[in-house]
Amino acid sequence: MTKSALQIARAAYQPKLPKALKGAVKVQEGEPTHSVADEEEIKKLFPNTYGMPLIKLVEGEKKDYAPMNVGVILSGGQAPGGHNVISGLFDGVKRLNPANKLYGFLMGPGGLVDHKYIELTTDIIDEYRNTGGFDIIGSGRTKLEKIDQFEKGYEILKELGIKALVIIGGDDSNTNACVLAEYYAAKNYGIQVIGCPKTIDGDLKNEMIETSFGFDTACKTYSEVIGNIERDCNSARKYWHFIKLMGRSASHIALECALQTQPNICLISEEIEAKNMSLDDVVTYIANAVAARAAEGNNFGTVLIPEGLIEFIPAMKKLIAELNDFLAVHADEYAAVEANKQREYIISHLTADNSAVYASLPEGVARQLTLDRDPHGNVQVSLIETEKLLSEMVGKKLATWKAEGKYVGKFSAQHHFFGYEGRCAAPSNFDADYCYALGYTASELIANGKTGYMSSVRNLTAPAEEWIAGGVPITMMMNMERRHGEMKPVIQKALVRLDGTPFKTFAAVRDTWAKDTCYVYPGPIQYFGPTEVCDQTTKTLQLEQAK
Ligand code: FBP
Repeated sequence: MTKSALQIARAAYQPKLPKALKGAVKVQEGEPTHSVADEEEIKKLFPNTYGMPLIKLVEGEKKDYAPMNVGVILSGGQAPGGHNVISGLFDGVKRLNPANKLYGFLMGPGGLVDHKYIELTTDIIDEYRNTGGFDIIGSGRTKLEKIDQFEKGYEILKELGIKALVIIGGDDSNTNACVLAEYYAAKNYGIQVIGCPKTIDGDLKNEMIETSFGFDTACKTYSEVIGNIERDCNSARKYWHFIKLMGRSASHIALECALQTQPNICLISEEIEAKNMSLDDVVTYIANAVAARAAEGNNFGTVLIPEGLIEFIPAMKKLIAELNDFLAVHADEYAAVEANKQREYIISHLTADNSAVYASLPEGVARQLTLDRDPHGNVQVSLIETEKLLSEMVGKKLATWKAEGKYVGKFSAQHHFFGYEGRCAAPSNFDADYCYALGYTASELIANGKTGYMSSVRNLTAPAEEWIAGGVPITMMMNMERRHGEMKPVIQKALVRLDGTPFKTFAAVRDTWAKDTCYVYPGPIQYFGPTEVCDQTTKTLQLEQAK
């Protein structure tokens, strides 16, 4: 396989480990834990894995460990650093006992159920160290939630002599990891399950999990390109760039990229929902900024739009909820309607309010809202071209204002969507180190008999040497939420907090950014060079941890 010069140099990078993981390790148990909410229900559903203590890994005496085999699964969307979680796990497992084996289940949780796997050997692992992507074993979105799946999984785990399974995933996959841990514990199958916090979206975080891996690299990759666009925009001075950024629900990515690049406008879905803004309010907000800049002769700018925005505008949320229910029952009937009559069909079948909102949408977006749902029955927000919807509506509003003499200027828009470009980027030093430490930590949790824990590495704004490795009971992060009409135990999703320092820092300066041109150009991720250039964490993490 041909490799780039950077790939070759990067393969030799040795990720930094927290001090406690460098030699023999012992477990220090903290206080028993309780769930973030709904304690009684969660306790009842997880009798074997509820209330376990927090765990810290500290330096200990060298011990002999009996040989053991371990399995690993990558679940959900790709995030930079996944390969390093696996290489950290591999090195950790081999350090415990060189006879230990690591098996990777192929193409996500489905590989466990369908018994598709490979043994991960030194040769394979060495090919993937410090690389982006999940291609070492592939990923998938199969939900592990049914007893027959757990039992099928048990068959192959037993056959391969696997003592523990590591599931690398987001909030839903880790919720399912915990359900599986509980099931195997209740059945006395002797199989442990450990989770690892993955998602570029940055919405799997809490007091004990400071950030999910991949968020750092993805945001730096998008910020590099946003900075390039800003410079182009400031050079040509003739376009407004509407940039949609991935992040299914939460606006962490948009906010982080805004903090790194200082665009003219960044929409934050959580704020729009809290202020009960309508689509027209959002459009007016952008149009006002465009008009104010035009008044100073600046007919250019950049707007960052979080991918999940549409579902946070209360009227759109109601419309989408009705469309989800309606299409769940009438999908076939809808598909049979002639393409040019589908819009009318939807309009005539929705309740009055939702029908009016639907009718007000431009043709393209209206159609996108009726496209196939994901396996969880959700609209695939990454397919909705919010950036075009907004620029089209802003353009119309400005045309009206122009006719009324309220606006003089030119408005010409360019559109971008950054998502997949960042998910498989070569991990930044931060993600390479963090992920390796998460994998290594998982091996120690397994060796010490733990199950139902998420691997945790904290104190992340300090040098890697001072990071604190340990485990957090997954039940500690749970609450009860309604899913598909039923109350279910799930890990609480972390949305952008409007009372948090990252948002407040942004809100304090955004009016200046809107009016003036304050762009910052972060440039590409650097892997070699001074630590202040190569090892910086995200602004979000820095602001959240600022004392
Ligand atoms: P995870 O939650 O699985 O980490 O995936 C997040 C994400 O990258 C979102 O930002 C995006 O909406 C979605 O995946 C896209 O999914 P797909 O890869 O199936 O197109």
